Amino acid sequence: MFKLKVCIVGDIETGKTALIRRYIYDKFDTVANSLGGSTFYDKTTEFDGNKIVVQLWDGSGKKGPKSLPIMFQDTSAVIIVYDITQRDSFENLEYWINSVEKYSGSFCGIYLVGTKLDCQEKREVMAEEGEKFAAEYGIPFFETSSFDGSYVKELIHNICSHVFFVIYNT
Ligand SMILES: Nc1nc2c(ncn2[C@@H]2O[C@H](COP(=O)(O)OP(=O)(O)OP(=O)(O)O)[C@@H](O)[C@H]2O)c(=O)[nH]1
Ligand SMILES: [Mg+2]
Repeated sequence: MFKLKVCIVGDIETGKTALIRRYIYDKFDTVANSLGGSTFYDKTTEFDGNKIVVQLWDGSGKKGPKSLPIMFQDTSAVIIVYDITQRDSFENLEYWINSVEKYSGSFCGIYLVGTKLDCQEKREVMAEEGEKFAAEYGIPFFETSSFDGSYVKELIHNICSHVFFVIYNT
């Protein structure tokens, strides 16, 4: 069966684990952080009539870049997240982009995601800023909410289509 490996990285508390658990279990829950070691979650799904395993790797915001080369092995895509209610996490995007470019293979799509879309009243980063940043790097951009599930499936679906497109056309 085809396996689609996707790594999620970004600053601490930006909602990486919540995003993964929303996609995998379709619910919003916060679990205690894993004690070191990369955690991954599998979900079997169907895409374009093909059964595939979507494997989401949960990067810890605390970990230094040391763990990234291992985590990025054979990954099809990396999602870099920031929290729309935490300006700092947006300011740190460059660091994450550089790490991904340094440690991931060339055949690896990068996606930018602003999390916590449901927290409009606490928003510190406008959607246009995210769009502009993503456009500069030529990468797709989404805003999602793991709380109500907005755009989470769309994000993963978009990654699936992109990866399949690349596979069919190379
Ligand atoms: N309202 C709202 N809260 C969210 C959302 N996503 C995450 N949170 C909250 O933000 C906090 C951090 O979420 P996590 O998923 O643990 O963040 P993380 O990026 O995995 O954090 P680290 O593993 O410590 O780097 C928790 O209190 C979550 O409940 C969201 O979409 N909406
Ligand atoms: Mg986490």
